Amino acid sequence: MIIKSAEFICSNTQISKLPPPVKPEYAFIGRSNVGKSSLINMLLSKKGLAKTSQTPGKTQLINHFLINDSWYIVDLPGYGYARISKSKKEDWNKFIRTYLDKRESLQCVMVLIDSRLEPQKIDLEFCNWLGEKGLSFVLVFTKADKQSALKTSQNIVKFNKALMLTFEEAPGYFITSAETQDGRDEVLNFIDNINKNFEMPLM
Ligand SMILES: Nc1nc2c(ncn2[C@@H]2O[C@H](COP(=O)(O)OP(=O)(O)O)[C@@H](O)[C@H]2O)c(=O)[nH]1
Ligand SMILES: [Mg+2]
Repeated sequence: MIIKSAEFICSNTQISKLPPPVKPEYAFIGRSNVGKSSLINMLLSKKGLAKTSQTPGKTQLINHFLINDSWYIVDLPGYGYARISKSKKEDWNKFIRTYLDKRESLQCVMVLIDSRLEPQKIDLEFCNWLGEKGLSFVLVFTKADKQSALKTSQNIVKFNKALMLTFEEAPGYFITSAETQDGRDEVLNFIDNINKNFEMPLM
């Protein structure tokens, strides 16, 4: 897929104000600092469209970006950020989960995982929740340039092993780097294929 246009549409803290669910959309989520903003910018070849920062937990809104006038990338707040209160965390949790569970036009949740790390409890729990809700998701391993391909694949095997305690089938995955653009074509092709089969949800 060639990215011809990418524009920021809106930031929301209210489900009721989201754009009408008439275009396929893909939610990007992961722990703070996993490289979500960098990955979105890399996919769209636009520096600074999704803000990258060193301050964890800064993006706390549902951000919609319209791509090629036909589909949305949704930038969700990172989970697992340390510097906010517990009650605020729970509010955000509820808000994001409601969005994921109820959004008719959501095609796939892109779960970002830091490829350098051993399986993290919070990531596994989130995947398990998606599974319980019957939501489609794929794993997007980030920052693959930071270590050897061997180390990356070892961590992926470990992550899948941990998931196989609860899942019958391993989810699809991508290995990416915002530095080298590895995985860009694969992720965009994956999205393109789903877009081709998109039918407007009945409202
Ligand atoms: N080497 C390398 N660094 C990355 C990559 N992706 C993100 N980073 C760095 O990781 C930090 C967090 O990235 P950011 O995109 O802001 O993460 P977010 O909090 O998930 O949106 C920044 O310092 C990025 O420059 C990558 O693919 N390779
Ligand atoms: Mg960010």
